[in-house]
Amino acid sequence: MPKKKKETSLKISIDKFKEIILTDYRLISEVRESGLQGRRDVLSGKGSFGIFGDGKELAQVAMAKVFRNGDFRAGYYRDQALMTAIGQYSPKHMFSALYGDPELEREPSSGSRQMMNHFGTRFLNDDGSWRNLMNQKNSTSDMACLASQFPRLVGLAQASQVYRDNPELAKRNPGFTNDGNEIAFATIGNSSCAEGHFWEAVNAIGVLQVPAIISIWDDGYGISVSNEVQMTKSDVSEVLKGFQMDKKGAGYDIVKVKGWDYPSLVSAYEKAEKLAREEHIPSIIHVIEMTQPTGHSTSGSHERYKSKERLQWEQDFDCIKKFQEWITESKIATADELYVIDKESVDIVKKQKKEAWTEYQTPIKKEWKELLEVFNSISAQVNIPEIAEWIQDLNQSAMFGLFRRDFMSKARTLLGMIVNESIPEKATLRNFINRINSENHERYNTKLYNETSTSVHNVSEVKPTYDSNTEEVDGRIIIRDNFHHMFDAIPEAMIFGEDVGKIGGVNQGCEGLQDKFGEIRVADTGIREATIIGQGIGLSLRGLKPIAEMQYLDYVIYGFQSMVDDISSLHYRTHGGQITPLIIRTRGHRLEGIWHSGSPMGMLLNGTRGMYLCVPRDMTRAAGFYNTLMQSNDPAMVIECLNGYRVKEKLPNNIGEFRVPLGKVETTKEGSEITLVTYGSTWRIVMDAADKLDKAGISCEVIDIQTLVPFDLSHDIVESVKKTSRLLVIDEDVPGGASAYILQKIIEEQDAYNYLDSEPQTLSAKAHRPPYGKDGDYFSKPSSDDVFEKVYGIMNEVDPSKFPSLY
Ligand SMILES: Cc1ncc(C[n+]2csc(CCOP(=O)(O)OP(=O)(O)O)c2C)c(N)n1
Repeated sequence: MPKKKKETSLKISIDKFKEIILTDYRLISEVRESGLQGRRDVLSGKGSFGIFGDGKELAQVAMAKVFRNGDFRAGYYRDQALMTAIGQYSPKHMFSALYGDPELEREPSSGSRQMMNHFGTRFLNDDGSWRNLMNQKNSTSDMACLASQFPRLVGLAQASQVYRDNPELAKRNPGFTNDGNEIAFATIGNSSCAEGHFWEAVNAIGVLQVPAIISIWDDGYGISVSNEVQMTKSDVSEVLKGFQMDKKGAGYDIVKVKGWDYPSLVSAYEKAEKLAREEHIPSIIHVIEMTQPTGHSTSGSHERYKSKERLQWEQDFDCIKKFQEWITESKIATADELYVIDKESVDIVKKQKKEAWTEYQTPIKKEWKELLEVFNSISAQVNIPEIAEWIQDLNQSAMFGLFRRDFMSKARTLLGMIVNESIPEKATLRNFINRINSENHERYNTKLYNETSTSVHNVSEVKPTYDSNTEEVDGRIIIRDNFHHMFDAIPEAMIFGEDVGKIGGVNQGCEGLQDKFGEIRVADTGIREATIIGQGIGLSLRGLKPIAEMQYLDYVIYGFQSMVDDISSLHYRTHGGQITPLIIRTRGHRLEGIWHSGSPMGMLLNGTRGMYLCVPRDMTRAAGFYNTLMQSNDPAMVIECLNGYRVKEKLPNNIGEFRVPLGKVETTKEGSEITLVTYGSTWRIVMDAADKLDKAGISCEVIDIQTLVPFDLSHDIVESVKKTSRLLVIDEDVPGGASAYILQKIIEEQDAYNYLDSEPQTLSAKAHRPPYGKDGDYFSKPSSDDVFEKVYGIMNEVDPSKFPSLY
């Protein structure tokens, strides 16, 4: 009897084994087929662009076997098989994305705001609250910018360490961790490994020893450029060898494995999983000998740059072909069985493709039908021969595929043509246009910022309060004491950056913080701005409240790519599915020297729409912004004034609790003849000049903008301009930098043009970098004298007899 039992269980396990293999085969077969059919759809014009995962499927199926609920992916556009194998994608999803279907239920990664095969799962509920990320397999949102997923990988992996190190914190955040057992998986193409982001992140993860598994999909090329041009020794894992853990120290386990070798791939991922999940040791899996059966993308053919021999090799070593050979040679299934699966895959993909197309086109065609009736009705009353032509064209397009653009453009043209007709259809047409515009505003123009209850706009203001005998302290004391209170109150708060830990920051704003809250919550980092920001992104996606510190504003540019491409676009590009509640702390504006005085606010403003930009004039306001932002889900940057740490300020008695609202300006001096609008370090200069101008008989109103984004939400500045009818904007960016933005806001959005009696003007720094030294500063950045003369000049134009020319 016992013998029989053993046979039965063995038989079941063989059946089960076969089932697993054939399930993998079916999945790969469907993914490959969807790529082939998708490619044809692009060539026939149904989609604009196609980029597929063909040639990379087998490794991804192996990887999916160790990707568990609660794990995170930071990957790129090749991961179709992985996303399908972890249950987050299907051929139908792929076609919906390829066609650009904007409905989230059919294209949940982004509602087609992104190109097809740029993946992302939903982390947020519709009300902005976080889902339980431990109950799902998580993919952070892809970007087309190669290697840009690597900075955030650092934080995604580090969060597991933070939670494992602090079980109390883990208990507080069950939706973000399962005792720190989660792995952060990254994928990248071989050529993208030539990017700096890759090396910076690999180094940071190696130093931190956090659970990441990095997979490099190596097909030998980056579009047309081969590994010889991309990488030293043409081989990334050769170059990576110094990162291998050994007697000299901790590092990575680095494995090289062939992309068509199923058993080796499976065991490579099993080993990497064990190391990462149990010991938090990171791995790099370099998957070589991958292929590109249909070339890089639909944008061109690889026959142009690959030799005949290479193309033949790619056919021979195609991972599906090799998988078939392994299955049949191991007698797991016959060639006929596989053939049946392949045939079924073709039908399944065809069916899903058809469904995706029909579901995409049905609502659009319905709208066209509605408009057609309006067109016919107008045509019957007004002689416009073009209408018949348009109807014919649009009806013809509708047989293949219709874009809303096609009929909306005609509808709007027609409205212009009948504007003088008195027919009821004019209103019908106008209503139709307004409705479609508003529906598409929802589809395409919303969610750049968080519009839910977790937005910073729902955090109530708490004013700083003072004892009657309040002492004056250096500004840095306010920042420091505020952080101490914040870290006591918010266990998720973390701060890290260069020199932040041991010495408490270059300006001592974090003094004593590490001693009190430990080396994980208050940490020194390597000099690696891109991954300091990335670390913040990853941590914030996992329920923590990080403050990523950039030592000086001038060095933010190293991390700017992640700010622009990742943080700022994340909520928009996921259609509200993800957000990064990260605060970037830095200090800038005026000090001395080309790289210690920058105030590149226009650059920041124009690159980071989607983030908030706080420009406090002193440390009380800066602390108040941190306190506000900590209560919200929104990403923001706070720029402290470099020259403000030793300036005396009154110490509030509600430190850690007062909150400064975003988007609210402050009038710091009332006046009647001109409105001076400024922010940050120039505020003191402007206030000083305003006092001198008072004495010269010119009454100035001074407004501190406080936050450039959002900008004066209640339009208080125009109220001041209504009173003074004159406007000067002062900052220390380049001419036409942030001051141009500020003018656009006041003149155009707030309609101040109607209330001006003098030309609105700006006073900024010179266009060159700020030079070193007191005189370099004086002759390059706006001084109190410059402000005085500029205002005086405006008043000279108004009343030359009262204010005769100075020069
Ligand atoms: C930063 C950046 N530079 C250039 C491109 C244009 N581009 C798109 S894919 C690609 C090649 C990438 O090759 P590889 O990293 O090997 O990945 P593969 O596509 O081969 O999987 C290039 C140059 C880009 N998207 N991003």
